[in-house]
Amino acid sequence: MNRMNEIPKIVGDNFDEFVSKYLYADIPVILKGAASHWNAVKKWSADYLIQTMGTTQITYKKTGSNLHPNLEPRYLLEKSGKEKGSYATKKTNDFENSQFIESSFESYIQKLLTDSFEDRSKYFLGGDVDNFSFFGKKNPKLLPLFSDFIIPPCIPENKIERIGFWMTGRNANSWLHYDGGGACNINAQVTGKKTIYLYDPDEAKNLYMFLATHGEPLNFSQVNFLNPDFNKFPLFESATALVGELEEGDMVYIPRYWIHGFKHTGNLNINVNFWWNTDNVKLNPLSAREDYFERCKSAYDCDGKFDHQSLINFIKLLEENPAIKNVVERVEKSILDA
Ligand SMILES: O=C(O)CCC(=O)C(=O)O
Ligand SMILES: [Fe+2]
Repeated sequence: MNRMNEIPKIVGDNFDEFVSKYLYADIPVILKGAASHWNAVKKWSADYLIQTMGTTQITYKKTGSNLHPNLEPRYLLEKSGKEKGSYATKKTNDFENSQFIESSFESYIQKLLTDSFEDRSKYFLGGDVDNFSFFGKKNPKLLPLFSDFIIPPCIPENKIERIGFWMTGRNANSWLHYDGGGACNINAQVTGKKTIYLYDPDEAKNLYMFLATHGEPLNFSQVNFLNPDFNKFPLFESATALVGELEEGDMVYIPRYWIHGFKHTGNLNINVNFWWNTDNVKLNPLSAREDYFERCKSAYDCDGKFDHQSLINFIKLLEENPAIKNVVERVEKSILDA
């Protein structure tokens, strides 16, 4: 089993202490109860959401297991040699064998609370589907909920990239990953409960990150951290996790490039999170890799900005130029193994 230590905690909405000791030092911390005065924490029960948002349409994902994304079947496909999945050329829902489903708030919440326990864990609303805001543009569908939470005062509003909305049932788990593009993240537990597992980016050498140069989802680990295959991933045993429980009203700070996964343990788990970016990125294997891709992309005239499409274009270019791919791939591997 890997080593586990506790995530440090501070009590209440003590953002001065947070900024001086944790934020710029890239140290994860749980701010216990920092969101407990939010109207969201006081009001967002299943009944309230059904009453106020019941007919609003949302999009959730259903996958073949309680893992989100569901990366394991991909290995099975590859092993059986039937079809080689490629992240760079396929849409997310292809490689994880999932489907997007349109639904009203009301019927999604009913499913989360009354479907079989196995089915409840297969649903996932979150991440990049129905956000509260995206680069300053508010999502009109979720506007009625927007005034129920407060942007943490330590985050400069003009630096916020996305405000995320997450809603899941019992026993859904997110797969180990770091947030794309290296954004800073504060994630608030509004209802329900989650356990968070965090790994320092310097642990990348023990986490078997997927390789972008193989057309794989570069910000995900290959290891199913809740049920690791130590024969396949022996170094994972030496990785140290920081672990913490998030209860209603708690916030967790996930410093950029920290690798994380969550176990969702409440019946109705709702989170609001804030992703923002600043310029002071620390050097670590993951920031180094992304910086290296940035430089490669501008060198090969692939639109220097780190976004998914320009990465896909860059990987395609590598596929067409095996000699260049070979060099880039060797550097990627050496950065991750260092
Ligand atoms: O709640 C989860 O399972 C995932 C949350 C997450 O990955 C994030 O806040 O970046
Ligand atoms: Fe994340």
